Amino acid sequence: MNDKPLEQTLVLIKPDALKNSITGFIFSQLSEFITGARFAGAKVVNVSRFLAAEHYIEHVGKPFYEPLLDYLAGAVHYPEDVRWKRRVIAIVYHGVGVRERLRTIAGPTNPHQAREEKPGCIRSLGTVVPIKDAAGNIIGNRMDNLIHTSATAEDAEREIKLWFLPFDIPPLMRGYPVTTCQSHYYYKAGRLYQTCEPDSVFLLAPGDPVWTSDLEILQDIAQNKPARGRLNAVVAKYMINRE
Ligand code: 3AN
Repeated sequence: MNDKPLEQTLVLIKPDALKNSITGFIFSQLSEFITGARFAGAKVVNVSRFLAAEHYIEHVGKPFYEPLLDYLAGAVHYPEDVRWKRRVIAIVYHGVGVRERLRTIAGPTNPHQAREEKPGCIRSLGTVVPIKDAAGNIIGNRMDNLIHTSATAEDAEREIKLWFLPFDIPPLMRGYPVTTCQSHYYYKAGRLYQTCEPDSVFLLAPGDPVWTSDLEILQDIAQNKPARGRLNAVVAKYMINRE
């Protein structure tokens, strides 16, 4: 008997992995045969800074934060003339003990450390790039480490709900409570609306499935109550791959 719980985790295959064509290697390493992890959801995402900023919110203010956003958004590996190549593959994996198993295969955050401590792990194929200030002094490192995997159960829930709509995951594979929306919601310039405003982004209509915790946040905001979470974390996934 395996005493580890059935769980889900978010994997991001980052732009450096796509550019260097090691997606096949990564998928093999994470395959159900090796890890027991099953696909619950997958999408190709042109990552906006809005989404990247929300994904890495815990690192706001650190010297590597802005370079990290550029990296995840693809601006580091794909210049302006090939913007269309700026993509991340986002996957929800589902299985017994998958979070820990996939993090072990990914390896340590820092590719140098990964090469020393776990040669052969995915991140051992990454690179570390110095970050310089305007005067040319090194103020930190950008870690181009090819893959993200959720660290904790709480991170996995936050991240899966950040990148995926309930609609993106087959109903029987949804890991978190879903409810049915009863109102209209729109977003524009940091504010939530319940009517369609010029240039607003449509989020939800009555009848749409929505993560229950997302709807609670929207309801709190609409009723001017202290919200149980961040509006941007709800909105980001509704803006994925929109012009
Ligand atoms: P992991 O991705 O291994 O879970 P986190 O969640 O602590 O690591 O950090 C998210 C990302 O932020 C990392 N993948 C890495 O690119 C970057 N990062 C974290 N810590 C540092 C650091 N001290 N210097 C540079 N980049 C970092």
